[in-house]
Amino acid sequence: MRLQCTVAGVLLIGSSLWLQAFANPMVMSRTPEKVSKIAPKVFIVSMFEPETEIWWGIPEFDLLAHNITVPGLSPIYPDSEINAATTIMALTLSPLFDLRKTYFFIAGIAGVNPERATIGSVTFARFAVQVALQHEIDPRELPANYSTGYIPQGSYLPNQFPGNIYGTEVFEVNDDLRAIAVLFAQQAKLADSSAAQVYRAKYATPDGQKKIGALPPSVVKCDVATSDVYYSGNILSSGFDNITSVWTNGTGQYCSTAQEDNATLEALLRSSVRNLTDFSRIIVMRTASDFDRPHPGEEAVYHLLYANQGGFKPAVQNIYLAGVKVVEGILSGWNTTFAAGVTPSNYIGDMFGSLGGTPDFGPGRQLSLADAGVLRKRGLPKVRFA
Ligand SMILES: *[C@@H]1O[C@H](CO)[C@@H](O)[C@H](O)[C@H]1NC(C)=O
Ligand SMILES: *[C@@H]1O[C@H](CO)[C@@H](O)[C@H](O)[C@H]1NC(C)=O
Ligand SMILES: *[C@@H]1O[C@H](CO)[C@@H](O)[C@H](O)[C@H]1NC(C)=O
Ligand SMILES: *[C@@H]1O[C@H](CO)[C@@H](O)[C@H](O)[C@H]1NC(C)=O
Ligand SMILES: *[C@@H]1O[C@H](CO)[C@@H](O)[C@H](O)[C@H]1NC(C)=O
Ligand SMILES: *[C@@H]1O[C@H](CO)[C@@H](O)[C@H](O)[C@H]1NC(C)=O
Ligand SMILES: CC(=O)N[C@H]1CO[C@H](CO)[C@@H](O)[C@@H]1O
Repeated sequence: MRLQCTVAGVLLIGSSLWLQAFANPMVMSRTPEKVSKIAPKVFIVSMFEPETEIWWGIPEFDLLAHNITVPGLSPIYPDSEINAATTIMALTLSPLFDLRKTYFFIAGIAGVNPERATIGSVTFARFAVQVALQHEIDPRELPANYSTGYIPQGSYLPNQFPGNIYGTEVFEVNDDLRAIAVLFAQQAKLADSSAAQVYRAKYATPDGQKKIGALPPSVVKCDVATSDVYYSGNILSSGFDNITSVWTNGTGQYCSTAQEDNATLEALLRSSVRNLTDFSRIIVMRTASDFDRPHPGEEAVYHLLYANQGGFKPAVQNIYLAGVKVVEGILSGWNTTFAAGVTPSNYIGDMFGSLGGTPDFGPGRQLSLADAGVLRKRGLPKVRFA
């Protein structure tokens, strides 16, 4: 599944949130209206109803204790990148909140690459890659030597580094925070289903290439691909796997596919540039509801549209089962660790270095900006990384 977006009705973690704003001397010393701002410790970002509702009625927290309407948020859960970006932008600019110390916990379901994880698994990303930000020609109009119809913008061949940079191609989040979140999530006993067990067993092949897809669900570190196009099948998945690797300079390995994360992260990046949010406080967790490609011997269309994969229900359950451990871990470690923040040892941000630091992917700040500056929507400027 790839998803739809809206913030989970702005459901806040517990009533102690209100206290946090008052406990902050910086807030106290400012104008009176700032004092009443809500300073959530954790913001859970859900992208459609099942992802939201799994948090309701749980024993750990009453997420319905405060129901706050935020102007600019979507009233329903419409999908994908445009809605995710506008919703999060509206949230970060809302005068209702002080989000400077808030942890943004993106917690949704996703498609999954059977070479890296399986249905029901809980994945945590370091990179979010906007894989479909490319030229596309229907393969039926291409010569046979093209491995895919996707060609990066400003380049001439599939699987090249793009010559035109938009700046939203790749986002990198705090790897040290990710490591802590993985430890928290590993305390959970994950849900599974018998239908998922039957389906994933079909991914076991003698060549062993997709053998991870056939193993039981677990907590995995691997990256997320963002695309409004809900792609499926071996060839597109392979092409986007390659692009993830090329665009992250060999560091990123995509396992999950969703429709929002580059958009959510762009909005959080822009607000972090203004110090309204802290880009080092983002966790991207995706639980796997379906495979992004068929098992050996299966037709791609049958796999996408008709097969009963059995992963949806455990994926939704695991958002809560693993996610609540992450939320509890942050709250119980608030005074000792999380109020001050977890300093990232890796670069965080975008290809432009918008938040400072030196990007460890992409051609570097100067070239990226130059490539972005010479952007022409149609027609190919010079190839930089042929
Ligand atoms: C929150 O409040 C809105 C507007 O009053 C209402 O439509 C919605 O159902 C409430 N949500 C929940 C989860 O109670
Ligand atoms: C396919 O072959 C043509 C002709 O040799 C060549 O120009 C083109 O670059 C090739 N395309 C790919 C993707 O290799
Ligand atoms: C991805 O890269 C592999 C290894 O270079 C290559 O065999 C495969 O054709 C590529 N996939 C696509 C769709 O370009
Ligand atoms: C954000 O905070 C940093 C570090 O304190 C500071 O250097 C920068 O000027 C601030 N930016 C804005 C837009 O306030
Ligand atoms: C954290 O500190 C606050 C304020 O000093 C205190 O009220 C709270 O009990 C502490 N929380 C934990 C988990 O120690
Ligand atoms: C990433 O790869 C590109 C293309 O090969 C290269 O120009 C760039 O220097 C690399 N960036 C880093 C940070 O290694
Ligand atoms: C906010 C943002 O940068 N969104 C981008 C995500 O991806 C789509 C294309 O798939 C772009 O059009 C958006 O600009």
